[in-house]
Amino acid sequence: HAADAHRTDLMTITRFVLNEQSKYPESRGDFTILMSHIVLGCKFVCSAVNKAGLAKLIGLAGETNVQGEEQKKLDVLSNEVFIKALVSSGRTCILVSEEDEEALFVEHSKSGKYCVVFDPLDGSSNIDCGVSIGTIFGIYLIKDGVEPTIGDVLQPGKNMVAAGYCMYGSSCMLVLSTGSGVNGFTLDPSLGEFILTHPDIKIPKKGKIYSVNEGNAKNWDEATAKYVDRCKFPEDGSAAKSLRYVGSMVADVHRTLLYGGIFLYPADKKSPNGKLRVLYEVFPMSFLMEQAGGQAFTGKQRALDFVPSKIHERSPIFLGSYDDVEEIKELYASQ
Ligand code: P6P
Repeated sequence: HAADAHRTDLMTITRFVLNEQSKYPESRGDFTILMSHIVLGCKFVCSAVNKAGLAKLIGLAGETNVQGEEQKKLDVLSNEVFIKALVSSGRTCILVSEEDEEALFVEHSKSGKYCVVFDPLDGSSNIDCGVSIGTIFGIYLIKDGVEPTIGDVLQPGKNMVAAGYCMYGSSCMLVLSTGSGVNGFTLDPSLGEFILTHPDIKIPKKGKIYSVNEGNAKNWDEATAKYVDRCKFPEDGSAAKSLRYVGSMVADVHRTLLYGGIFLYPADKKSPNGKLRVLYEVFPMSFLMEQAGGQAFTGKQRALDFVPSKIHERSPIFLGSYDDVEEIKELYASQ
């Protein structure tokens, strides 16, 4: 009967966000409306990503399709979808996208009090080989409510009011935190709804998996090199960790969140600030990890305390199980 109860007591992401809103009686539902537009964007991208293979198969991707229209690249299409959805929500004032060099200031007639930073299709280089990819987003409140300025999106990650990602893989899963824990929702295509399937996600305190691009090993600093060495040749005789690296951040972080372990994109001699972007990769994933009982570290400080100075700034990142990240923090402290 449990399954039936699940089927009849459908907790959808819409109901879930409305329940969250009811905790703030003075709320006018702006966040709920914003989230409903983000969810709409995710549903559209999920559908487009699932068709991408077919589009390529029948020669649509990257060429003119049967209607003679230029087939947009998926990341360009996804960016346009999210920009249109966010602007039409009437609840945003600044949008920062991985795809756009400059921040977008929403026109007054449609502007609201939220700033959204997002990567519309992270890992899109993996599309053609069918590897999971995803949308990553973070949401700030405008700082002081008057004319929005770029400073409103250069806030530390701890100021985010919400963060999440949508993974387009074997199933479409939206993982969200609004500051009181982490919840996972799976898209039921027959209903067109995201159903709560992973309530109150907590990351295991310690994990057995490390996730890093070992191909960069020659460029790592001493602390990272020593940590990875310990993963492979534990000094206390315990079992070595397994290496799992998809090369798509959403897939690697989702596995880390559910199974435990550590995900690393360290600085290296080639890229002293690492590769991942602070606003729409490092901050949202760090926010989720802390909300799930894990932690996130830049090699110098708590990731969410970092204050970005440019909207596409990069940072090294070590995130995942609390005890695993603690270990690398100790190594950096003694470096
Ligand atoms: P590397 C994908 O291009 C991405 O931005 C992230 O999704 C992923 O974690 C990282 O880059 C992979 O980078 O250098 O290991 O290929």
